[in-house]
Amino acid sequence: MKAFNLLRHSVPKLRGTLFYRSVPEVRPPVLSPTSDPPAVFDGTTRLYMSYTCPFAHRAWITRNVKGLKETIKLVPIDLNNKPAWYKEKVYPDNKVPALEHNGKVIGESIDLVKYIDKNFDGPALLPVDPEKQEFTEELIQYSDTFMKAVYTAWKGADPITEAGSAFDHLETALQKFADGPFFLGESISVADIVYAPFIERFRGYFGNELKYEITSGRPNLAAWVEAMEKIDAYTETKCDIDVFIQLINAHVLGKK
Ligand SMILES: N[C@@H](CCC(=O)N[C@@H](CS)C(=O)NCC(=O)O)C(=O)O
Repeated sequence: MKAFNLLRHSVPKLRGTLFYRSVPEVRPPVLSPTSDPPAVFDGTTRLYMSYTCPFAHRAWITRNVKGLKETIKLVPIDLNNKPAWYKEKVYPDNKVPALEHNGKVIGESIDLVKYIDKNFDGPALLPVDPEKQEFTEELIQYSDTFMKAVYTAWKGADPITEAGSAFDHLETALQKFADGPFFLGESISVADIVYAPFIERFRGYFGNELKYEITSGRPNLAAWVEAMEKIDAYTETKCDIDVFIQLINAHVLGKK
């Protein structure tokens, strides 16, 4: 870790690239009612999450991209069999993600991504440029619409065509700052992290189930995916796409 930090300071131009290449970590086991509960509020900073939840995935990517694996402990919760202490002692909303930090608990993925960015070390993920700040907020707002458009399209007669405008929206957004593959240009930011869990899952579903590559005919989206795939801090958080496909087929589409 020390050598890593040294490098980071001595080669500022490459800071991002180096930071995003993180030391792999063994995923901790998922906690259910029979697991030993964590020593809640003992001063440890904990990210309560789930390996399958795209909202929790946002906070997890943020933690990794900022180089906080040793600072923020992952606590995966079994969403199908949640331990009672989670709702009782940690987060009354009983959802993931939630962050235990300095004696308090913060929820809601977007708030958490911003909170982690502002309150911990590591590369800044929120822009300082007002135009980029405004664009980030626009993208954050659109993320719900994007998500709903795709889920609705899956239920429709022609999901590929029906989801087209949602993917086209991202393709156009990615043209705004021409200096790089990410939403705000050359570096990954909050905007990319907000979308990454969903683009990953949607691309996996369309590719596997509908034999459709969402990046085809969308060169900016293709470049974005390619750039994200180079960030170890992100790729090591990727979900098990078969689990996601099964979930959508069973619970959203009512298929077996
Ligand atoms: N708006 C919340 C949504 C979080 C959310 O819905 N998380 C789901 C899992 S993906 C959850 O914990 N649901 C409660 C449950 O499964 O019992 C956020 O952005 O953090």
